Amino acid sequence: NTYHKLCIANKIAKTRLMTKTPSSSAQLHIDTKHMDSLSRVKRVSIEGNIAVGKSTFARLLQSQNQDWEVAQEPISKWQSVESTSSQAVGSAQPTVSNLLQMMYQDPQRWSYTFQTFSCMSRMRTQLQPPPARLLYAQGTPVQVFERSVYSDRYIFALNMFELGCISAVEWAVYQDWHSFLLEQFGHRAQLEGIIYLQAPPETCMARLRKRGRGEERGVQLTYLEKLHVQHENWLVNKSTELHFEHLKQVPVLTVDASVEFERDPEVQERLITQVQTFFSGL
Ligand code: UDP
Ligand code: D5M
Ligand code: MG
Repeated sequence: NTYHKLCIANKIAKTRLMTKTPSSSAQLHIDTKHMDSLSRVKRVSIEGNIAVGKSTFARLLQSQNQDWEVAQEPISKWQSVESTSSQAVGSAQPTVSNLLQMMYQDPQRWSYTFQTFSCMSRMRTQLQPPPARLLYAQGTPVQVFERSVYSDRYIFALNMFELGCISAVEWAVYQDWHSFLLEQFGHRAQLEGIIYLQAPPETCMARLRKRGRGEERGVQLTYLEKLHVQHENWLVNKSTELHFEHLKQVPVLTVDASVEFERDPEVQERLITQVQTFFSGL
């Protein structure tokens, strides 16, 4: 992250020097200051099981501090993928497909396709530059992402492979492009911290039912139990094999999300304080 920002700073600085305008030294000073502000912006993801409360928690963070900018999971993109059939190119209306539903209804057929799409959409989100107000923030400016390109691989894709919904060849292909993509662009998507919302799968199941998202109607407790173990292995036990050196060093704040926090201001205050302390230490 910092390396990339410095590269941009250098590039801008070189371009400014080459133009040799009378204002170039002043401009250089401003650009260097701009890069300093950019590198102050921390990048953090919120991880956790399905329906544990990530979006609720993210909204809470967004409402608390102007210096924090939250990017929600791009789920609506997965629910409406536009396509045209080969016969209908240029004539018919595009078809809109719900890839999330297709994956849940026929995981053997659609899991790999879903992983490619979700990972690309997360990559786009993680590459978004921070909004200008974060660059001029007084405190600790933070970009917060709901999940990340890392949970895509080390939670969902891995799980799909272990469940046999992704074949050995698909898994090999997935890992190959995922590693390549992150080696090429990863420095711009690197995280400085992870917030892990932890709760028993039974709590997540109750919240999932309460939310009532149509596509998730068939989700079983055993699936949430598997995903819980994947989270614990990656973020608590540290037993998941990771392929990115920096990721092994990223600090993790584990938050007890089993308590009802959505409608309890006291619990919210306690959680926010925890997050604030965590952010200040990054
Ligand atoms: N929820 C709740 N209590 C909480 C946090 C969340 O009842 O303390 C509910 C929330 O209203 C929603 C469901 O749990 O109906 C799932 O929450 P969310 O969509 O935030 O979960 P995510 O899937 O994003 O982790
Ligand atoms: O979960 C969003 C929904 O999308 C939930 O049903 C899980 C699913 N999801 C998200 N990412 C993936 C990947 N990579 N593979 C399979 N399923 C996925 P929520 O918990 O609301 O954020
Ligand atoms: Mg969510």
